Amino acid sequence: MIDLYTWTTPNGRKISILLEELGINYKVYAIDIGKGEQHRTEFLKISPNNKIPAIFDHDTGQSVMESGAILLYLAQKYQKFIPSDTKRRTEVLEWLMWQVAGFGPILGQGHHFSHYNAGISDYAAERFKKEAERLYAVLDKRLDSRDYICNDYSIVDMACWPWASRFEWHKIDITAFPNVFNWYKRVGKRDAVQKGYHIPNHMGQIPGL
Ligand SMILES: N[C@@H](CCC(=O)N[C@@H](CS)C(=O)NCC(=O)O)C(=O)O
Repeated sequence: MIDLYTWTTPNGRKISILLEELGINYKVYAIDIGKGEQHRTEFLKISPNNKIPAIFDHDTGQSVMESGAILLYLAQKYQKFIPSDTKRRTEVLEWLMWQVAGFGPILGQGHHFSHYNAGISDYAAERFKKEAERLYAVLDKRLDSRDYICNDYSIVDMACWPWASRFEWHKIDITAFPNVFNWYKRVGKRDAVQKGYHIPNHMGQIPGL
């Protein structure tokens, strides 16, 4: 049994989507980051960086923080959504690192300067929008010849998709990146993605589907 500590954010949804895809039993603990629940002593024991998502695996007694590490931990544990072949596995690691180090943080800065604090700094909003557009162009090129980022549907798609679902917040016209838009709709139609999106709370219709 896996305990999932999460909130209705892209990083949280990566893990609920994977758990839904795996079809395993898991228990959800909602950590309301708007109310500061991520700073509670009990939560810090499994997530010392005071961020969601985090998991506790009752089978192994291990806790894991950081969405990329959690995706890898679960994919390796269940031998699903990650290739066993070294070359293809390295590609998955490559694009997972691209997401956790670039696509996520840059879009997150876009949310800060263009959504939550619009107008506070035109310079910062423009800087992160430009970089977001560059990253969408990179992803669009990658998806030019394939249905999923690393050919087969994998934890990389689960890592990127929840961030793309916030395209309105980072002011990206997703339709201007047709390969990304088609991939976004393809992934978004999956039952597990639709279920995982609404964990821990139902948040209304998924944008763009
Ligand atoms: N690098 C971390 C980032 C996690 C993250 O930024 N979580 C946000 C929500 S998406 C959070 O918990 N924020 C609360 C805070 O910063 O206090 C990961 O990929 O898991």
